[in-house]
Order: sequence, then C-alpha cells, then structure tokens
Amino acid sequence: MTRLVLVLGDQLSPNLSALQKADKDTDIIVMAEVADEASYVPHHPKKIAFIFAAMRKFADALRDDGWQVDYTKLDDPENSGSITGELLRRAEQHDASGVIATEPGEWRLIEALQDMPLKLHMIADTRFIASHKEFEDWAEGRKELRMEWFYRDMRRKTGLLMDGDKPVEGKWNFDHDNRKPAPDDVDFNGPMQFTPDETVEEVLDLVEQRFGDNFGTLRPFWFATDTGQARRQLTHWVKHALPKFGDFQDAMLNDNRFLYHSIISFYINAGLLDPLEVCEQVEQAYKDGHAPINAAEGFIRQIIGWREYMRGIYFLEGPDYTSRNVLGHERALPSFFWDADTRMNCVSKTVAQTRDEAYAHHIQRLMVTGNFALLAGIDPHEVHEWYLAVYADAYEWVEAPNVIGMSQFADGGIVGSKPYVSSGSYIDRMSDYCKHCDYKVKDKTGPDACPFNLLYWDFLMRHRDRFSDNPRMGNMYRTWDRMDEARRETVLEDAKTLLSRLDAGESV
Ligand code: FAD
Ligand code: DLZ
Ligand code: SF4
Repeated sequence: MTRLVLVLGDQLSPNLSALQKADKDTDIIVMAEVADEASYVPHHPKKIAFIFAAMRKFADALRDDGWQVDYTKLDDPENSGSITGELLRRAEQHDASGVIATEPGEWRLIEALQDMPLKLHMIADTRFIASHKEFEDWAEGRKELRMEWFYRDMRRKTGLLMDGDKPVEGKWNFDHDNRKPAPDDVDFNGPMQFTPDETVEEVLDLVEQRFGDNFGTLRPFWFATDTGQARRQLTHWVKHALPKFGDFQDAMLNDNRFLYHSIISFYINAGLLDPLEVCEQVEQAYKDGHAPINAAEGFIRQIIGWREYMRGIYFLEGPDYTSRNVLGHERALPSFFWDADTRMNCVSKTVAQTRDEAYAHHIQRLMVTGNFALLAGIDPHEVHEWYLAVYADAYEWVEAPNVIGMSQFADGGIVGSKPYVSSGSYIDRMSDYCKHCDYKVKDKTGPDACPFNLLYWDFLMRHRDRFSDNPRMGNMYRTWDRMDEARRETVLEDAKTLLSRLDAGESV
C-alpha cells in the first residue's frame, strides 16, 4: 500500500533517512511550500527564496532518480497552508496508509506531526554525527556540560585529525592561535556567487510578491541552490580561504562582510552539503599541506564540535528551551535591529549586512548584536525570534542554543560557563568598526562614550549576585571595585540614561 514520505525544506539530502526507508515503486514523496513554515517568524526573503528554490530543484532531482514526487507550490490554489494539511490532503488523494518522516529540526513541527490523525513513522535524522541517545548518554551524570569534552569524543568517533587515539600534532585544540585581529587586506573575494537560473528567477518573483515587505533585501540573489553549486563554493573556499580561516576567525572588518569564512551553513543546514564530507575535504587539505593545523582543526571543531553540541542541547533540553529567561530580561528589541538606524557603527554595519545578505559571521552575531542585546537586557525570546527570522541558516535546533544559550545566557549556563559580554575594547581590538564610529571607544563616560562601555558595567552590577563568584568573572568585579567611586556612579548614571532612551524608543 502507498505510504507518503515527507521531505522538508531543510531535508534536501539524497541520503535522508526517510528516503532510505521508502520504496520507489509504491511510496510517494510529499514536498510543500506552505504559508505556515514561511511565516512562523518573518523570515528574510533570501532565506525563503533559497529554501523554495532548493526544494524545487531537489524535487526535480528525485523525479530524475525515479521517485514520484507530489510537490505543492506556494501559490497552488489547493495549497492548505501547512505541512500537516498537505499530508492529510495527499493521504486522502492516494488513500495512503501512513507517513514516513525524518524527525524535523524544531519541536513545533515534531509536535504538529505527532498530533496529526495519520499513522506516522518518525525516524532519526542520521545526517548528524551524534544521535540523541549518544548525546544523552554523554550528558548523563555530568555536573557541567562543556563542548570541549564532547568534541574530543566526536574526534575519536569520526577519526578526523586523529593519529591513532591521539590528536594530530599533539593537541586537541588550537584556538589560542585563532584570535588574530583583522588584517589590513583580505585576499579572498568572498563566496562564489551563482546567477539565478529559470527556477530561481520564478521563485524570486513569487517571494518578492508574497514576502517583499519582510526585513531583508531579496536581490541580488547569489546563493547556491543545489548540491553541485554548494560543492563548488566549498571547494573554492578550501582552495582560497581555508589556510587563513583559523587566524582571522574572530576578526571583523567595516568594509568586508565575509573575511575568510566559508559561508556554507545555509547549505549544510538545508542538506545540500553533508557535514562529514565537508570535514573530510578540509582534513584532506591539511594532509596535503595546503592548510595549517590551526585552520583545519578550528574549522572541524565548529562542525563536529559546536554544531553537534548545539543540536544535542536543543533536543536534550526540550520544547520549553526557547522561553528560558533566567536573567529576567524584559526590554523590547530596539527598532535599530530592523532599520540599522543607530550611531553605533558596529551594530549598524552588522544589521545592514544582515539585511542585505541574510548572513553575518559568528563574532558579529555573538559579540556585536548578541552582546548588545544581553548588556541592554533585551527579552531573550524577542532576540531569539529576530535571529530565527533574519539568518538564512537559522532553524531552531541550531539557532536557539546559540541565542538563548551561548549569546543571551538565558538558560543559566547550560551552553556556556559564563556570559559572552564585553565592553567596546574587545570590538576595537578585533575590528576597525570603532575608527568609523560617532562614539569614542576610549571614552568610558560622557555623551560620546561607547554604549558597550557603559552597559558592560551596568550589566555586571545588575547581576552581581549571580556572577561575582564565577571564577572566570572575578577579575571583572575586582576591576570595578578598584575604580574610583565617583567614576562608578557616573558610569551607572550614564548607563541608566542610555537605557531610558532605549525605553523611550529613541535610537542610540
Ligand atoms: P564558518 O565561520 O565558516 O564556520 C564553519 C561552519 O561551522 C559553519 O558553516 C557552521 O556549520 C559551523 N558552526 C560554526 N559555529 C557554529 C555554532 N556556534 N553553532 C553551530 N554551527 C556552527 N549557525 C547556524 O547554522 N544557524 C543559526 O541560526 C545560527 N545562529 C547563531 C546565533 C548566534 C547568536 C551565534 C553567536 C551563532 C549562531 N550560529 C548559527 C553559528 C555561526 O554564527 C554560524 O554557523 C556561522 O556564522 C555560519 O557562517 P559560515 O558558514 O561562514 O561559518
Ligand atoms: C524555513 C522553511 C520555510 C521558510 N519554508 C518551508 C516550506 O515552505 N516547506 C518546508 O517543508 N519547509 C520550509 N522551511 C523549513 C522548515 O521550517 C523546517 O523543516 C522546520 O523548521 C524544521 O527545521
Ligand atoms: Fe561599536 Fe563602541 Fe566601537 Fe562604536 S565605539 S563601533 S559602538 S564598539
């Protein structure tokens, strides 16, 4: 009897577990562009266009491979508007006996599928290195979860950069070498840009018409939309940028949006690239003497370490994770997160880049927008929804632990042992933003003082009870305690003024 096989917009992998369980002769693949998925947050138009275009091409590839695919386009008059609605409609059409689905990456959709009045066979997503069970076993009984220990297990499991049971070159982690400030010149021109073909153009017109008012610029649209193109981008980056990836991983530049970053998270997360295949290509570049160990190890750690660890946390912590708010932050997200209209050059540039590219790199997300939101006490749920909407690589399983956990410390320290906060001096060291800013990064008080300088101390004082005993934060509190009392008062007064201006809806 016919079964339906669900393939979601971030499950575009030929080795998807649901496809492996299905029978080409009798089962029917269901793929659907639906309003519910396209609007549960106001996604960036580039993100929607990327997913729809990649879905359409993947459906064509499946048909070429002999599958029967029932594909619903967004503007199809029969479109019911939701994934479950489409499954019910197709089930009735084909008198299907049930649905095979690879587990979605968001609790929201897992629960919707489970509540559907159809027989459901939901199977594990095997495109990850660690299964839920492996992560649970690893986490079980540990007082504290730390990525580094998990990462070493993933190195052992995959054999990547291993010499027997020892890490190559005698060390697990070369992060110490990966914190160089921005170089004057970047000899990499950024990701490969693909001219939209007919399928992509059709999707761009649709997205423009339906989601043209969402935050974000749709054109020019240059993303890869199939595996062949995504692999070309990966190979291009390995050849031209990987060797310097490690050195400048944390750097930021006013006039360069991509530096030496790989710009492949969109493709890995949607299924166009396989994470292990990516890591093997990088390991090979190291073995061939093309890339140094700090670059190869730094990169592989991001994928088999951080990426897997974040997913582990999301599924371990459960559906309420995105509503955590241990610091009790309640301030509304300032409007400059949407219009980039702020005198803070670092924030303005990061938001403008996000608007144009649906992309910002890790340190921009963590130490500019994320840092500001945390210091200013913005409601973490609003911050989470912003990140989920604006980045083309954002799905809750990876976005939420990065935002709620790593960036906003709203989970109370599950992802990270201390909050990622800094004053303007960190941004000044790692970028040239401050040279182009109205504010003065060296000013600690007064009308031109960098807002990060003011809010940094205000944050630490607001949360003194929670953090002063944290061994990694003791120094910060000692520095504050040594400061002249009059100066401390001025800092806190200036911070208060700044926050009240935010509350009044003013741009700062
Ligand atoms: P590179 O810098 O070239 O890194 C290589 C790869 O490593 C990435 O493609 C990605 O697959 C992986 N990676 C690196 N860091 C992380 C991480 N912390 N978590 C998971 N994977 C990682 N990444 C997402 O994929 N989706 C998100 O929604 C997302 N939201 C984030 C929100 C915040 C606040 C922060 C601090 C980080 C977030 N990240 C997210 C992680 C990281 O910023 C992006 O993966 C990275 O910027 C993607 O760009 P790239 O491909 O050029 O990465
Ligand atoms: C993000 C997204 C969007 C914008 N649209 C669709 C869609 O129309 N159809 C679909 O199958 N998937 C879409 N996605 C991806 C899903 O939201 C994603 O599968 C879930 O959030 C789980 O990660
Ligand atoms: Fe950002 Fe402060 Fe530097 Fe301006 S001075 S760019 S606000 S860190």
